[in-house]
Amino acid sequence: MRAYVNAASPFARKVRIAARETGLIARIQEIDTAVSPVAPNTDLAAANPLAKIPALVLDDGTTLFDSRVICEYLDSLAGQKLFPSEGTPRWQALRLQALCDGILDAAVLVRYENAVRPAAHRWDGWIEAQRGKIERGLAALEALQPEWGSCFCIGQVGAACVLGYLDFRFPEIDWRSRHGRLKAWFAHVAARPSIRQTTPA
Ligand SMILES: N[C@@H](CCC(=O)N[C@@H](CS)C(=O)NCC(=O)O)C(=O)O
Repeated sequence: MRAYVNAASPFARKVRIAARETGLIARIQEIDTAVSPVAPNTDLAAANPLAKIPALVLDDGTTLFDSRVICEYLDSLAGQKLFPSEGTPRWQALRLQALCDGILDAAVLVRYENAVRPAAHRWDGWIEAQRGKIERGLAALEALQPEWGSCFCIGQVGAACVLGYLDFRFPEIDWRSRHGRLKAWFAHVAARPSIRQTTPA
């Protein structure tokens, strides 16, 4: 299988962590892929019409996207390590994944606003609203963290990607100063090989 990813993308990181946690990384070639919302990567667009990473090309040529679909696909190959199969644990895991994806959507949009949109077209009120989603999302993660125990399922993969992305692109948010439980949790999971091998530099 071939995975279009890059080291900076938090959504691609979900897939890169899932590939390692499921033990499938040896079967996946990671292709470092530059993306821009205003200049679609043509190779990538041939595989994924949305021209977004992550995208996973299977051995039969089928392409899977987005991160949610790819992570669950990999998990299905590996025998359900990351996605609980049914009942309350499944809905809680999917809900946590959705919360983390939503925080990442807001953070990536702020990143694009700052790094891609011409300064003359920037809208501070819109950026502030996205930052509000990030802050409320972090508060929700902090409140949920005591329920996680030692579980490292898809929701926790997402949480690690959120916290790692904020460290990487928004160190000024300084989430550790307000969210002690997340701080301790993230320090603990940082020892996992899947996290260490995918930390954006
Ligand atoms: N919902 C998607 C989001 C993927 C996404 O936004 N990827 C970004 C990189 S972090 C991207 O490819 N951006 C290029 C673009 O917006 O055209 C997922 O979960 O995979």
